Amino acid sequence: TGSDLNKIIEFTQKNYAAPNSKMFGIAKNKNVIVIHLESFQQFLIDFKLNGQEVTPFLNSLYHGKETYSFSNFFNQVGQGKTSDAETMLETGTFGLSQGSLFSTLGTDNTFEAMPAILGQSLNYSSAVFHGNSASFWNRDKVYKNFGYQYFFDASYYNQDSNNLTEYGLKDKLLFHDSVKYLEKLQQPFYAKFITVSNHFPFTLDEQNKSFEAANTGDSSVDNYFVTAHYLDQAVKEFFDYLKASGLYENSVIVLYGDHYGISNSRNLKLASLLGKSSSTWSDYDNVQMQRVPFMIHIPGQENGGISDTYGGEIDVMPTLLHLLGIDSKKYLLFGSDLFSKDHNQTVAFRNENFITPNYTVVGSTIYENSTGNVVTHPSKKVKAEIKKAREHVTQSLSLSDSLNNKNLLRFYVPSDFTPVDPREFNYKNEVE
Ligand code: GP9
Ligand code: MN
Repeated sequence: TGSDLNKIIEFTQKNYAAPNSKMFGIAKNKNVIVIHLESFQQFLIDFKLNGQEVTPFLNSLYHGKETYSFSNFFNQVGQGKTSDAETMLETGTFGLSQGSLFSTLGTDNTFEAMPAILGQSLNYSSAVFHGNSASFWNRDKVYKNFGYQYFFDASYYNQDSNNLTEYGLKDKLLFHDSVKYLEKLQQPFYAKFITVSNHFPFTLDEQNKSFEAANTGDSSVDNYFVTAHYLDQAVKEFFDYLKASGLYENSVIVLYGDHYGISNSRNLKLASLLGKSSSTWSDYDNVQMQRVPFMIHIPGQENGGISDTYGGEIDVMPTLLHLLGIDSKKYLLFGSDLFSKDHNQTVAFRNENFITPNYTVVGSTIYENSTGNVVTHPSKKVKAEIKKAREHVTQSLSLSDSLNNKNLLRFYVPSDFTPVDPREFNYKNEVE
């Protein structure tokens, strides 16, 4: 294991991208509020159905000068879905090739995760707000190992059946009923809100519907727009609560989509709404659909805008650390700062397919991004470029797997970091 760890250290140090001095520390000491947009895909941004914007509020954030937005940001989850997104965003390592790391390794592994790092280095408090039961995806165990001080799970909210959809509390209620807890957290805080209403099969009660469904013949595709619209309204309301509570000005709000809502097989139903034909729809198109939003909203900033840098969920942690003024170098992270000129733009998917700014690679098939066509006879130069990218992908995934599967962070304690003791935390709702 000593040599495994050395390989990991060597790889992550080589992959490290030094901060962009214009961006380093621009969010220092601000509260961080991460909003997990369940199953939310990038194609929804600016999308109009029957002439109506589906997500007008998120669109306004996306285009606003106070937001650093990304147009080529990809989800990289595997079978662990939401929990894989959480693993990448908060530990800087990948989910596993099979199953969910949260469920299989989350109880016993050592992590050097965002809440612990921010708590120890800048005295941040930390909390998760999620209206589902604490044990879903083994979160109650994992969050303790991540160093989360508080976990407001379903038991903290009114769970009257009218308040629930399939995966827990309706998003508008989650945001509304969480503010009273959020306001009491010691500032600065690191807080994560995990929404659920925009989850397959995208059902919502009549009372909450305020957008007309599509008409593709597949009810989950059709209703995806209805629940996405509801989520958009919920986020807008949350911003209003933050402004009213006075927290808004001192906070950075990070929004991201965790993974697709519409599966590859259902993309064929979606195709016509995107102005494409289902008969020419290919694996290339399926990969393009894996884009999800990533936005960093910093009230008062005027230099935001839309970046076309390629990246994914694995890159969020080093990016955020640098914005908060913490150099990510001493942590073993598999992504890199999206704002750095040294950022590697090869995006690995969990099945070893990948995308770069020029090519989309599915198995051994190479597609050219500018045309979507298969490159049947790649030049020497293209072959070399693909080979290099593929090596980066296989190495990242396999070294991340060996780090987690062998629990190697036990043997790697960064300077000034104290290993987390999960027994320090108790998430029971005593009020109940
Ligand atoms: C449930 C929610 C859904 O608590 O986070 O997880 P998913 O099914 O998307 O992995
Ligand atoms: Mn999810």
